[in-house]
Amino acid sequence: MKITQARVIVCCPGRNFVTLKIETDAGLHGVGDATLNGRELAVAGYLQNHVLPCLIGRDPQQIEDIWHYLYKGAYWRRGPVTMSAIAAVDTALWDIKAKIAGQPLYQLLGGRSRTGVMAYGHATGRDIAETVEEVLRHKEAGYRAIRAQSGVPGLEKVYGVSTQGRLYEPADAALPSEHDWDSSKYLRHTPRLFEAVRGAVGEDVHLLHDVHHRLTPVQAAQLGRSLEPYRLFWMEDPTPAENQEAFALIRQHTTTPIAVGEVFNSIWDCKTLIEKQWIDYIRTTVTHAGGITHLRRIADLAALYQVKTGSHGATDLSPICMGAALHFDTWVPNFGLQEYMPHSELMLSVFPHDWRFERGMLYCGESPGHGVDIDEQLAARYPYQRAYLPINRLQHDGSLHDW
Ligand code: EZ4
Ligand code: CO
Repeated sequence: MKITQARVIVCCPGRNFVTLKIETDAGLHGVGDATLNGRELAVAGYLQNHVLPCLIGRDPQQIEDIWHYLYKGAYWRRGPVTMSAIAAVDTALWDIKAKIAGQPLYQLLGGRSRTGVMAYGHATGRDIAETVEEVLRHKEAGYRAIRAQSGVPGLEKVYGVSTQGRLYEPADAALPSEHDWDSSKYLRHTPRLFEAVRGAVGEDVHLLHDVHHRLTPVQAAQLGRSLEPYRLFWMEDPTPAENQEAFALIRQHTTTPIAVGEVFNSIWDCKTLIEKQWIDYIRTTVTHAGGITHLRRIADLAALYQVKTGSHGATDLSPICMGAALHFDTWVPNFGLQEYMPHSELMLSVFPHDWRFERGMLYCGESPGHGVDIDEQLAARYPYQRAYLPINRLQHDGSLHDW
C-alpha cells in the first residue's frame, strides 16, 4: 500500500483549524489535527513544505518508522510546530490502519478498558455568584467533574471567563488583546470562590481549577494549601514548567493534586515531573504531543509512577483530536479525566464524527478508524482568519506576565 496524496486544509468555522488528509492507493484516507492556536500557519507551512514531500510513495502502515523518520530525520527535534505536524501525520496513519483492519481505533491499541470516558466541563462567571450558578447548571446536566473559574475583583478580564452568552474562545482578536493581572488579588479571591462552590455543589462532584501558569512556585504552594479544605480533583498549571524542578517546592507544601502539560510536546517535557512524582495528572494531547504513538509512550511512563492522563480538550483542538483522544482514553489503562469544551454546531458539521457526549461522559464510536472526517466543501466556505491568544501584563507596572 502507498500514500498517493496528502494535503493541508486550513479553515475557520468560528475558529481556525489545521487538518491533514492523507490518501492511499487502496482508496482509503485518514485525517489528523495539526491545530496550534494562534500559530496555525507555521504548522501548515511545516507540513506543506517539509513533511508532505517525504510522505508520497511511503507505506502508510509503517506508522512507527514514519514517526521516527519525521522526528529523528529532521535533525531539529521537538517543539510545538514540529510535534503538532508529526501528530497530524501519526493520527491520519492510525486512522488508515484501523480502517484497513475494519476496526475502531481503540481495538488496535489493545481494546476497551472502560465503558465511557469521564469528562469535565467549564463553569465560568464574572463573579463568584455567577460561577456557582454555572457549576450547578453543569451538575444538573450530569457532569461528575467541573472546572470553576471566576472574574477577580479589581481585574478587568480574567482567563477562562467569556463575554456573556458566548462560547469561550481565547484567540479573540486579529492582534493580541491585553489582560491585566495581580497575583495577590487572585490568591485572596480563589479560596473564597471554592468555599462558595463546594458549599453549593456538595461533596459528590469533582472540582478543578486552572491557574494558567500565573503563579511562582511558592505562591502556587500557598494556593494549593488554601484550597485543601475544598478537596480539588486537581490544580492545573500552577507555575510555568520549563523548569521542572519548580514543582518540587509546590509538592512539598500541599496535598492538592497537580495537573500539568497542555503545552508540552514530548516525553522529555514531563520526564522529571513524572519520575519524581511531583504531579498527579499529565495533560499532553494527541495533537500537541506527537500523536497516538508518542502519547502512548508518555502514558506508559506515567503509569509506572501512578500518574494518570488528563488530556487537554479545549475547542482549539479540532473534533478530529477529540475523536482520536476518545479512542485513546477508552483504551489507556491509567486514564484519569478528559477535558471537554463543546464545539459549535458549525464546527461539528465541518467535521462529521461518531463520538458523542452524554450526561458528563464522552463515548467514541464503533466505526472503523478514529471516526472523524472533514467535509472539505463546507470547510472551503470558511477561510483562515488571523487570530491571536491574549497577552497578560501586571496591573501595577505593565510588565509582561504569563497569560
Ligand atoms: O488556554 O486551549 O485548560 N484549558 C486551557 C485552554 C487554553 C487554550 C489555549 O489555546 O488552558 O483554554
Ligand atoms: Co489549561
